[in-house]
Amino acid sequence: MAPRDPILGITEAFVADKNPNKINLGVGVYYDDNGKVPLLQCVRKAEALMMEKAAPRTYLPIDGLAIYDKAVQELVFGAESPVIQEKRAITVQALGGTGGLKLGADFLKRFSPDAQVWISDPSWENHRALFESAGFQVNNYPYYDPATRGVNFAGMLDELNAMPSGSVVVLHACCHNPTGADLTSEQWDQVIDVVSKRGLVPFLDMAYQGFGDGIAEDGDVVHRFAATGGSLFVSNSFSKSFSLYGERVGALSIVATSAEEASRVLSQLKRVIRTNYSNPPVHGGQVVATVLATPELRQMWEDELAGMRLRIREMRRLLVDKLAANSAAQDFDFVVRQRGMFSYSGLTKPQVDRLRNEYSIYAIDTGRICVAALNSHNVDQVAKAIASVI
Ligand code: PLP
Ligand code: TYF
Repeated sequence: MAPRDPILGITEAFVADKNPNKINLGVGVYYDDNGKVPLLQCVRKAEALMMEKAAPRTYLPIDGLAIYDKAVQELVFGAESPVIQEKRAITVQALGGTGGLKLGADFLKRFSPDAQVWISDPSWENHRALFESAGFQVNNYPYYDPATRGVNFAGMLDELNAMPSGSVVVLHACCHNPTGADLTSEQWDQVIDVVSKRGLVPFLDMAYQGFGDGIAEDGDVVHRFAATGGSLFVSNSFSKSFSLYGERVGALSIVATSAEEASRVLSQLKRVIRTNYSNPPVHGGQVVATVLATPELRQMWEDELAGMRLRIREMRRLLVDKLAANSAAQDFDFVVRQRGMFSYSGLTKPQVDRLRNEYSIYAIDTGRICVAALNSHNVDQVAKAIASVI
């Protein structure tokens, strides 16, 4: 038997739990205040337009729907980006953010077979597995510092300075999963500088654009990497930002050092796609492309995404306040400083076990909780339970 996915396995255990008051703070999914996964209005409207057109479902091009790739590229790099104007950027539709990472990993293994890959310590569980399955040796660079509940930035920089040139560095563009601890703007400057000077290959994973400080604000780090003139890989996902988890919509973008190199990169990437799944599915890409390219729907999306972002912030504040009100034996103020869907709560494995066994509250063994699963109806129950297990 293969081991279970440590995160998706928690959902299996949650589903099997018969307690009607169970709460799943495990998997990274955004729920609304009624505990439901939303279907965004902008998505409904786009789907209504698509139904009216009743277009046939032919095969898409290997690299996906052209209007999708263009809209995503402009979203990721900025519509006025020099890398777009100079035709140095290519973007292909991918099966979610995971699919974007896997395409990038397979591509890199083919052209940089001896490179090593570095991921943050800790990182999203699937990063290591994905790059290992593509054939890479995967190492960790220091990232989280439990003492400060922030980033061990000196340790991270030291490691970046020690990696062999040509190493692939996977970086979370925003809303670090699992810790919620992001780099400051000044720290990003230093990382970009070292990566660029030392000839490392940056691979940005942006699965939560819009959940940190805003669409433009969260995307800024991509723009800054793109401005260095070096190569760059970016996988992005719309699973969370469009609440389209099951449609598998994402992309991989690669910035090359010239337009001519970019066209060769695209041709090779198409070969990777062809030999994996031939071409991507239509529906999700069409929905996202319709929303991004229709001004009224796009505004609606930006407003709905802002609503999700602000609700998560409110839940962070509410959880901290309720923990204090329940005389929790510890200060949780750090939770409001973290970004995105997750909080590294500092709960230990035995505490997580007690939450699960005694209260039917499911967190990840590492203490990660999904703040986006809290709501005004369950936050009291969660705060009381946490206060009691610590
Ligand atoms: N990268 C990170 C950091 C994630 O948290 C996730 C989770 O969803 C992904 C990639 C994968 O996204 P998708 O579900 O679109 O494949
Ligand atoms: O970290 C999370 O919870 C999300 C969802 O193999 C996820 O990124 C978790 C595990 C996995 C795929 C997606």
